[in-house]
Amino acid sequence: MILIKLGGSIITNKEKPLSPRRKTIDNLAKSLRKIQEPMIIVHGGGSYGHYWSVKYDMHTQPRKYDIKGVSIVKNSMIDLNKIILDSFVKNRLTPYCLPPTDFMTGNKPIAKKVKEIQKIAKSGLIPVTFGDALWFGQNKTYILSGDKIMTHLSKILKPRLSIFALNEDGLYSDLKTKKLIRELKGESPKISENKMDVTGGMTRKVEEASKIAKMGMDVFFVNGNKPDRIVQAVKNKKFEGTLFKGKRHG
Ligand code: IP8
Repeated sequence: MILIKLGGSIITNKEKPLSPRRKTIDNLAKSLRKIQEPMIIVHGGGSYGHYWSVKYDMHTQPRKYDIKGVSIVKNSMIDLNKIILDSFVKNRLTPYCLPPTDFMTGNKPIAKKVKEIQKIAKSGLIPVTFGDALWFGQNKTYILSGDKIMTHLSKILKPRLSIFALNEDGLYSDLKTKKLIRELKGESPKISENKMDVTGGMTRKVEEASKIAKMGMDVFFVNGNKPDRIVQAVKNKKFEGTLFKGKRHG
């Protein structure tokens, strides 16, 4: 089982509100066709969900946010999700749309439902879920990041590999020279913050990737503009990107 997160900055142009990168999405779909293992896809919000979350001042902490904002963020994620699903179908993949309301209650995953997602993936369908605005309870809502979903799914399903497709080659030890960090074995790198990203951008990704690696599973950061790198990572071929080495306990 493989988990793949398609970051918002790869599937949309984050500089411009509501702008999907259709060609990139199509290229990703074409590469995913080369993967023969069961997989689950999670995608981010990019210039859809994040654009509206910023406008309506919505964040990851459960609060009584403007209900109009909740509706609009949710709607925008459905729009972006539909673009991904359409591209997958057009490129002869078999997506199975699963909004996070299907397997989350409050801010907790429902283990039974998550295990069902694995069965769906093993049937040949490709479950596709995404970061979203979610009901928390007591009139509160919150923004659930797709990165967080990666951790929830990993904890229950123990995937062989988790991959984050980014708009960069991986993590850099130096932003100016773009020197790539090839492997991390438990150490936590310092990340500069992206203010336009309500779920925490790269900081969040590194946090969730580190959590998954600590649970014992390998995590790869790869450049989604070169989607064959995803296929290479899955096929254990020469790998280009950053590997968070899974730390086995005991
Ligand atoms: O881009 C957040 O998902 P992420 C989705 O994976 C929204 O952090 C609604 C902003």
